[in-house]
Amino acid sequence: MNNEQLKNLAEHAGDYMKYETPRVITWCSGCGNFGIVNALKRAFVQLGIGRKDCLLCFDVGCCGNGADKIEAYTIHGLHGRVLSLAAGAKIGNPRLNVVAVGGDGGTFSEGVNHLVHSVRNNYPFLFILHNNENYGLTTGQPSSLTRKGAKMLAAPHGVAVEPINAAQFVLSLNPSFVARGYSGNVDEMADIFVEALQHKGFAFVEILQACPTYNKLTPNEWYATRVKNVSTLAGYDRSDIWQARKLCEDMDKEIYTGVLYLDKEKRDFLSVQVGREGYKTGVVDEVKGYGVEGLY
Ligand SMILES: Cc1ncc(C[n+]2csc(CCOP(=O)(O)OP(=O)(O)O)c2C)c(N)n1
Repeated sequence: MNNEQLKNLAEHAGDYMKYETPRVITWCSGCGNFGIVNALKRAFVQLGIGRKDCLLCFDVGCCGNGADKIEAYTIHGLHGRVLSLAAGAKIGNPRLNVVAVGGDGGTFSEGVNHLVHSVRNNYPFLFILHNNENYGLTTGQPSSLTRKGAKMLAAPHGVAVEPINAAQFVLSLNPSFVARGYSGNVDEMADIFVEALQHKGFAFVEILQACPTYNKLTPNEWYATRVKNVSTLAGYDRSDIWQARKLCEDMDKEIYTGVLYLDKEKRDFLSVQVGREGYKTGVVDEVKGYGVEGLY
């Protein structure tokens, strides 16, 4: 964070506090979720996004338990389905800043179909993948991003097959925005979120996240010595998808973070709907409202 950003944050400390909640924290001590949610709050404050200007959609999981850790409009959906939930909300009300949050389990198994089509359709919202390399909430089963050989509670002999490389997978789908952060670097995550929230298209942000309770293979100490911001790489061109794909191959020694790929030209889903051309309203303005008070 540079001096100007620090000054900006200090000036808006009151705004930051508006996102704080008095609710009981249920995450384990040392969980990467703390850093991720703090970085998101910082990004909102930096961009002047008020609590009522955004909708935060949460998948089921430890990540999803973030739904009551931030004082804003939040919704907690079904496991693996957060991307379709977020897409529907954004299409219904394009004025909202929509953010979807999901874990590696839900996103790369139950909901991997939704990820594919979110990238393909370039739905305009930010997706934060909490990649703790396991199904955390259900106490540490291997996900499709868990490394080969990792010993988990549900895989005591070690995971037998290779994991999917999340960033490379998304890069193979012709995305418009791919970034990677590390849960131990809040400043960097906030910078990434600021850029991703301004992107006009599907912004895929993978956060490499420590899970001190169930993922013993890649703790904070492991990541801290391996992650490097892509800005340290001379001549890196983030508009070159092949450079990005090559860069993401290495998940063991030098793991690059920051905005890895950006295509500003690719049009988002809302802007290519010929049938909606000329409309000043969103679907949310056009449907009749019904009170739900009588239902409960
Ligand atoms: C369709 C479906 N499958 C499985 C579950 C059980 N379940 C709830 S949370 C969870 C683990 C979530 O893991 P992940 O998506 O990686 O998020 P994390 O808890 O690690 O943040 C599982 C398996 C469920 N609720 N619904």
